[in-house]
Amino acid sequence: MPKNLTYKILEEHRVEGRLIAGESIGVSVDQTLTQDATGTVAYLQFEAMNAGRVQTELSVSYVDHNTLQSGFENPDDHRYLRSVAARYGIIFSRPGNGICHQVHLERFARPGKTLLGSDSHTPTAGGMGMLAIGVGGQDVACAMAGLPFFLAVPQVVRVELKGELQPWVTAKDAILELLRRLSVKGGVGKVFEYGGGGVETLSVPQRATMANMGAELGATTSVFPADERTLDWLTRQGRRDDDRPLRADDDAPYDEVVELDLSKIEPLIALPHSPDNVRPVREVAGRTVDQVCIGSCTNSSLHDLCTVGELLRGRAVHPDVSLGISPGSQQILQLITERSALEAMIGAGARILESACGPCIGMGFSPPSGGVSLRTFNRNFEGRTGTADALSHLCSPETAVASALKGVITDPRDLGRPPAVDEPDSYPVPTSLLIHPPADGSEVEIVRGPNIKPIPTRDALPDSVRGNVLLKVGDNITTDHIMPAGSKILPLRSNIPAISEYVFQPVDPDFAARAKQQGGGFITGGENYGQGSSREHAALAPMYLGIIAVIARSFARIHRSNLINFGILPLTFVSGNDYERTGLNDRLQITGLHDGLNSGTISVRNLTGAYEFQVRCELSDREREIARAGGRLNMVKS
Ligand code: MIC
Ligand code: SF4
Repeated sequence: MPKNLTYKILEEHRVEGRLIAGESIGVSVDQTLTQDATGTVAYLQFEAMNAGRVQTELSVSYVDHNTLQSGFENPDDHRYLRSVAARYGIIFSRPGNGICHQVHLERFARPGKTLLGSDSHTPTAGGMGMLAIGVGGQDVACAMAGLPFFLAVPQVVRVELKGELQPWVTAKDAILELLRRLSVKGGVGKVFEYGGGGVETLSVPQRATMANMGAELGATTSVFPADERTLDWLTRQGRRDDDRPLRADDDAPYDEVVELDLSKIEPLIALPHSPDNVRPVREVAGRTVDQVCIGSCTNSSLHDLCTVGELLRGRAVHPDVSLGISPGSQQILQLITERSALEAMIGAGARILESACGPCIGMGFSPPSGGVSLRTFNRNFEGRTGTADALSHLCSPETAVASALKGVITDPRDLGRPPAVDEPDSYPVPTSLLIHPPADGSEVEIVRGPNIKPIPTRDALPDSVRGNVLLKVGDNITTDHIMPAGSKILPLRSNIPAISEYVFQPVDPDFAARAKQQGGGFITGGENYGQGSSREHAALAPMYLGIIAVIARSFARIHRSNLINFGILPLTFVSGNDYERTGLNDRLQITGLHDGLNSGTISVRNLTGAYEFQVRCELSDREREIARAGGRLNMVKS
């Protein structure tokens, strides 16, 4: 029976369950990654499990998000993470070493392996034939303790790539084209597996760009075959032995096939405020630009940054534009320095930022009020830049530089011939910021700063609950709406009582106070509730505020798991009409919750409107156990 690539990797790692779409299976996890903003909570949970040294083949703890040290909080977190890594056998990537996904691709990703990361863009490593999945920190903690990862067997979509990208058109434009067609919820419950003749025309970093932004489709992950180009790239990275050729069998079955002719794509741009609000650049060319940001885990390859350097060489950034460049890793920074691309950037007036997430997560470099920002990043949700009314756009590095030079949105094809960028025979491997753990870390003392507070938990699920609808929201609510990031709030990631004050702040600044005053309640939402990041704080902080359940039309995958893991029920309306008629402040009551969980259908009494409606609670057996225990930490501990 021929198999697709996704099923091959899942089958090799299957420890429980059957490989049938929709059924729950447990797979073994070879590698894990965490980043600092989700990592502290992940490691606090790992510590609470008393599991000893990590059981994975490789686990890496990166510091890349919270690098703006404007007080003791972030450096304390870094110190905590460093001590935990040494104690439990985890590689520690120090601040400045680069963005987790870029560094992981360069140094550790391996075809055919499984990777679990507490960051939604973990699928970047799918560019190298790895099954890499973004999850909440709790799932990563369990994987480090040697427990399998459970997921619903996804549907597999074959993306049949044809042709070759035209000059000035990039992998970023290709994934924006998929977003344009399929939308930010088009990939929920699916893996995007790339194949066809167009694959060999793409380099590993180009494949990584596409796999990275598969997260914006809502996909479980994306995966490319490991072929000659993978071997070539690994060889240049000094990792030839990490290669393993891997591809789908001929005639392998797929749930769906999408064709993408690379030669027909043109430069594209996502307009505010969603990655699927995509238009051809030429349609919006001429609009004034205030700020341009280049970098992030989406577009930090050598090719990306050297192209930027060459386009800036001998030219000047438009006087009305502020251009910021954050190289994704030490390796890239070293190479652009050696090739004097960095000099060209500085000469043109670019501001060089640290190798970190930086502006992508609102850690500095926010645009001015109402400012138009062009970013080579992957998310342009409202307010994510740190400026509430900024107009954030997503595009390729080529479009970004062209626009920075002209001061208006510009199709890069107006710049003449694209520069040629050659690959080095061997990439430099800077190791000064990568710390390997000692063989025995049992004596290492774990250092905790005053901002690091214990993780709150809640009691086991009661049989009846009652509370008001504290907030009613629409479709595609992002985790940036629920638990905003940015330089002021991110330093509170290790302190749940403090960060919960900001829950839903961009949507309703009074939400947290209201939730506290009423001792908790319900949230109602539309489709794709919780899209975006893996941040557990978007479940953990609402749990702390007493949220019992979120009743929505549908949920994004990672957020749905995070809600269950922290004892909040993800319920779905059976009838759309009930979403419409259930209003803010309505008082809801559920009795017989335990029976309802077993049957999958729960009756909710709207005491204000004096009517009853049905909601679905479709949980696997394992999830049901977690829900009953009031969260996964309670269950693991017991
Ligand atoms: C993001 O891009 O939104 C983040 C910040 O990397 C998040 C993780 C977090 O919130 O810490 C993600 O993508 O999961
Ligand atoms: Fe960092 Fe942005 Fe990538 Fe998230 S999307 S990991 S914030 S660079």
